Amino acid sequence: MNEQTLAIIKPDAVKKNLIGKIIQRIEEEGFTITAMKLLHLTKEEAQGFYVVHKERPFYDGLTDFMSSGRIVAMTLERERAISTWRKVMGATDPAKAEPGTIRRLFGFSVERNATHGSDAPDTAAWEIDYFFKE
Ligand code: DAT
Ligand code: MG
Repeated sequence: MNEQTLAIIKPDAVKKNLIGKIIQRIEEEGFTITAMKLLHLTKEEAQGFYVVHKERPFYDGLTDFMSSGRIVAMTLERERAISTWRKVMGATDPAKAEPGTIRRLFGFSVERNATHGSDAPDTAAWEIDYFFKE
């Protein structure tokens, strides 16, 4: 009963040359990468991806950051992929994330937190479509 989730290596982590380390961790955690793209979002594309947060005070800063450099978007597959990937990433705020999690290891701030992961089956399906629809 495998599941898919959408993962993103965000511009801060790409700029710090952490793509390899993060992908190594993904593979070690038993995920199969089933699709992958290196891309540079426009501001409008970042706004579309995070539209659920559009009323939030951090929306403008978040979408500026997400369009500030290259990202890696991936679909990850394994059993309980959604919750497992969120656990491997750690809490949104790197300072509050468990030791050993990706955000604790590599995140810089609540905004520049190295990676993204879908939070539920419906958002995972929507986010996978956002990047990988035909
Ligand atoms: P997550 O990425 O853990 O699912 P989220 O969906 O609540 O967190 O927020 C999406 C992104 O928005 C998050 O990765 C970083 C940014 N963000 C969230 N809360 C923030 C805040 N208080 N200040 C600045 N950026 C924030
Ligand atoms: Mg979220």
